[in-house]
Amino acid sequence: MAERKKPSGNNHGQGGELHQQADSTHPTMTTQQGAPVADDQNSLRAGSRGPGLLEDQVMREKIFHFDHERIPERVVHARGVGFHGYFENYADQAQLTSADLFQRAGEQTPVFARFSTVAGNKGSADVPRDARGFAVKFYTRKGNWDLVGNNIPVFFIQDAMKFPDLVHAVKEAPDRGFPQAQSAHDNFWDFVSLMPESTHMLMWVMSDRGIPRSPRFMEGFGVHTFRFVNAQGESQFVKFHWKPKRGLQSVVWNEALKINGADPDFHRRDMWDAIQRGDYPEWELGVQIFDEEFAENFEFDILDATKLIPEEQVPITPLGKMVLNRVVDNFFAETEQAAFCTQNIVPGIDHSNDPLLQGRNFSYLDTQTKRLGGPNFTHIPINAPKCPVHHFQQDGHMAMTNPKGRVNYEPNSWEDNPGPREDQQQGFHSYPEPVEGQKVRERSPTFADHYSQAYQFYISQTDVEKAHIAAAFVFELSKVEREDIRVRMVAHLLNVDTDLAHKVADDLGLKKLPDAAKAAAKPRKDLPISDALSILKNGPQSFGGRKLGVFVSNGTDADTFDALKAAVKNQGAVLAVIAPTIGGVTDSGGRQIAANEKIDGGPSVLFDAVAILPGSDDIAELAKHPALRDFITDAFTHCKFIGFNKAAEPLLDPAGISSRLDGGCVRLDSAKAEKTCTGFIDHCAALRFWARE
Ligand code: HDE
Repeated sequence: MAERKKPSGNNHGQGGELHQQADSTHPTMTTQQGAPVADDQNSLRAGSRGPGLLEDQVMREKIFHFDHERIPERVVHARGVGFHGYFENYADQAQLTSADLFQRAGEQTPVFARFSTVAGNKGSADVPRDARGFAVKFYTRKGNWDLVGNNIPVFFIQDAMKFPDLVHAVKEAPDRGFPQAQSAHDNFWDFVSLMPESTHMLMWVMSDRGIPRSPRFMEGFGVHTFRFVNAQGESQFVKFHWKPKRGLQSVVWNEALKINGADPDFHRRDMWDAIQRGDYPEWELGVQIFDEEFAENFEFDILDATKLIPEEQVPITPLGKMVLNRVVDNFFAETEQAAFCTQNIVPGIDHSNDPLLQGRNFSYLDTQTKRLGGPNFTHIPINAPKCPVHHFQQDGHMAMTNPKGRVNYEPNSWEDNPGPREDQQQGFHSYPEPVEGQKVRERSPTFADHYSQAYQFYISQTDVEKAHIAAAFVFELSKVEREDIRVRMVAHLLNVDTDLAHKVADDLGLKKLPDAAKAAAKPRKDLPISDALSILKNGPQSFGGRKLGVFVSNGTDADTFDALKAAVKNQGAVLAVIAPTIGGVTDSGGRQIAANEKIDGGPSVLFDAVAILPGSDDIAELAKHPALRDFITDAFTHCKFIGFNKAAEPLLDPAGISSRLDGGCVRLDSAKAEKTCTGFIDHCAALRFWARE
């Protein structure tokens, strides 16, 4: 029998394996049952080369628990990231709503916000073309309110009944298990081209809204019409809007394709880094408020989630701001287990009859029960309200908070610990909307106009954005194998805008234009431009919060580098250093500059603008570097601002841009470093030099 050795300190076993021992700074490892563990490297076996022993409770427990680590990912919105923060209410809104969080100016309510893509699996990349989830859980003093929205104010379908089909169609095909996290395939376009009500949403998803730069730079929308109800029982309709403080921003499609390879975690990393450096993402929450009379006179049905109300028609009333200022301690415990439910509303807020919302109110509770394993997911800290909770619901899997005492029902006549009672005054009252009707499976004819707002969205875009929309349709439909599906989609676009339809048809190489799709309601061409629908008309005023990628090499001019660094800091932006090796470089002053990325791992698609500041020493070698060439070529192709100094000139020719320099390519002069660098960063506030496109 082998002799048992008693290790002390860090040492190695007979097979050379490392055994790190507990000491005053490292607690003793235990099993889940708290029993101390002596050896975490070797399972129990009969002889050091013999078979394993079933009795090994330490190894069995460890492997058993590992086997059960995964919970089902979300059916949709599986890929996401969440952060903590607060909502700060601006003013007393008692006239509008009795919702507790809107009663006192300056009061903060804790929140947890999760941003997600829709179609991709949990491990998919962050920047596919897709809608983004924008879900916020408000832990109010009168219960949790979940505002489970998207970054697009309309949706693909009008009735929840169609949701499983939509999701099946967009996700990977059941036979082959691909494509992953993309809509550019036959099933998706087959479905939506048979679903005219999807047309408006398609315009949004094909626009650059479908490829945001980061959740920090996107709007959020509650999508449905909701109700606010005040203490007197008076109600108004509302639509919720989130506006990002740093302004709207998206990437371009060719860039998105490359980002997904270079950094599949682009969005979650951006959010994490911003919060960790104290640049807290912030949005203003506002509502469009309107009454029954407006609803009756509005061109479209306010219960139809494929329609929006232009902000110019009903302006947004700001209610407060959300600031995200804390990353999670544990991704699984918080982000993965966060259970958003549209049914989570509080007194003062109520649902509307939107058939999509009504269906969602069933779906979310149902799906959380499956995903989190039982009805007690509200006991998990991320889901638990932060206000007192009293009820007689009991037991079930994993019950964590259990009442004491004998009474678990009401009415009861016990005097000792009798438990909670209902509260007419504070309790939730549904708005007593009069309802009458026959039981029917019927879509209201007021939902029939599927094209007019798609047209309004299109005409509200800048020329650059219009071109991106056309290119996106062409890209996606070019991945569709069946020509009849492509043609069917163009037939819908003919009802939206003839220029757009012609452009898409031409670039798809269609020999003949189809007839326009038969429209259930005549498409209107009289809706006005709404500037609020464009990203570029709502961009930021500064480069703040953005990232400049600076290429340096040995001999980089120290004055220019320092001036650039100062200019970036002044704007509240971030500077990342990219160098030939991760070991960094020595600048012209003999100082070491640390690198954030080696050039191969830091392509320009990861930055909002770039500067090329090489030293002159190795310039001939650098000019041959493929990754550096792509760095410059891509930055140019993606219309980025490029700052460069004299030493960089030999790099421009191999990158194919020396004869095409334009207003977006800014010379940084070492003799006037401060002035030229500040000027360059001021230029960068426009984010892209679109004239190049
Ligand atoms: Fe969702 N949706 N959805 N959805 N949705 C889910 O709930 C559903 C819809 C949205 O960060 C699921 O927890 C139905 C519109 C977000 O955890 C599920 C219908 C909007 C998230 C579900 C819709 C959304 C979800 C999957 C049609 C924008 C992620 C896992 C009626 C207003 C929340 C889960 C998070 C997640 C059902 C349509 C937003 C299956 C039936 C419209 C942001 O319950």
